[in-house]
Amino acid sequence: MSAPNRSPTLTVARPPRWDSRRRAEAADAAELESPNPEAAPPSVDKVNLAEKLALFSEHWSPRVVGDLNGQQVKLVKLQGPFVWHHHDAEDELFLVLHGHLRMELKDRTVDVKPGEFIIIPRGVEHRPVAEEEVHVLLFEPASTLNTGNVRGERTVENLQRL
Ligand code: NI
Repeated sequence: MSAPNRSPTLTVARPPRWDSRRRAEAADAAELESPNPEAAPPSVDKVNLAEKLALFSEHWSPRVVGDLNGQQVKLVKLQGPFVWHHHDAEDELFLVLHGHLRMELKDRTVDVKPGEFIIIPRGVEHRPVAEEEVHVLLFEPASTLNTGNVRGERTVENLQRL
């Protein structure tokens, strides 16, 4: 019990000289993470799905409503049959919000109802079909193209952000 009982919060430690290079590296890393140091800090707010869904009516054209970790949260309205396709590098999550989604796979069909989701692993051929309008939340890497390996009139390259 010979050590003085000092609170660490009151100790002002000067970094030793050898630390200056390390601090410079840390500054470089911070610059990489935020290229514009004057940019405002990211805003934090909740997202109301019904409000976002009310902003568009187009079918098969996903809107981006969130970004995290290189992935995106998208909303899409589906009606009718889509095209058969697969994604070479991305797994896709379809969470049904409204309506009944029929997910056709090569060997079977899965009916996905509101409150249910289905994950289509990379490489798996699939065709979403909506006999009546279906609203879906998608969660997938930002690089995911809606038509996967098939480019055509249904392909949307640049997604609108809501
Ligand atoms: Ni797909």
